[in-house]
Amino acid sequence: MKNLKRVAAIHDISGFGKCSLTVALPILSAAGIETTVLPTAVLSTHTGGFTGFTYRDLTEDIAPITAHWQSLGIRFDAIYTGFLGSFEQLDLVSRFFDIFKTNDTTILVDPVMADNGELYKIFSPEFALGMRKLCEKADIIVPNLTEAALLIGEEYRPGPYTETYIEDLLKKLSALGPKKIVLTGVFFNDETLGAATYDAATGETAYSFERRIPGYFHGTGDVFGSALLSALMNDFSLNESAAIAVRFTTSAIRKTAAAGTDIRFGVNFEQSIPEFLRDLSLH
Ligand code: PXL
Repeated sequence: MKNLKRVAAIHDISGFGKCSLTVALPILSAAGIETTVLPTAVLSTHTGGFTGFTYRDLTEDIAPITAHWQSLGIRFDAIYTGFLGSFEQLDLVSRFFDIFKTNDTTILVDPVMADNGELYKIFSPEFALGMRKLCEKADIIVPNLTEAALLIGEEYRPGPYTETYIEDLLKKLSALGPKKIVLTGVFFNDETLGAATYDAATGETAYSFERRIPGYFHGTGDVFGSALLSALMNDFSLNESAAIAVRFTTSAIRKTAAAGTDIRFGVNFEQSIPEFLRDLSLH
């Protein structure tokens, strides 16, 4: 039996719509990772396409929760952050990193703030600068192409992309601080879609693609990030982990597209978990 790894997952809980903690917790747990959750807000649904959602901000609870865990001497193998709702939350999470980061802790920041060339409605352009500061402290970041452009202050470019463009982006992102980059939503043609990885320590770039399923599906970034971290915590390399996450996310999207579910309702990752665990057991 391998030792159980422990992750602190810092995201909101959107009750309906399958993203953030309602995705991270089941995926990490299924992958055999002990998951400690720090909910940053409770919403009735996510903000992508629903109107009238409730939003209970939990910013005030972050410092006391952090202090309690510190008093208990809890250690984390990884800290995984996603959707954060304000500058204050970015600061509190940055402090959380300072407290809990050890030489053996992997900080994975998913700079959730934009997609398809647009910032999510609830964020201002300045928010991207705050998110960049948080990314500087990360070991690994997982931006999509829109978030990547915002982080390095460049104009968003719709695809298809070229290897030259992607590799330039990866290096610029790594120059912000994180040694490992996983860029999602990469495509060189209309048939395939996937992720690019870059490891500054080795200078290696790698790609993982699956057949593209037309359409936009909500919550896929969180499914991807959770699967990536699950694989990393199961000792897969960065490239192998990205490949596993691409396969899992694509499998969930395929089931969702076949069912014709409202895209706001999230993807059917649950029924792809057995396949995902088979991939993880190949080690
Ligand atoms: O999946 C990212 C996400 C997480 N949490 C909330 C969101 C979104 C994306 O829209 O609105 C509340």
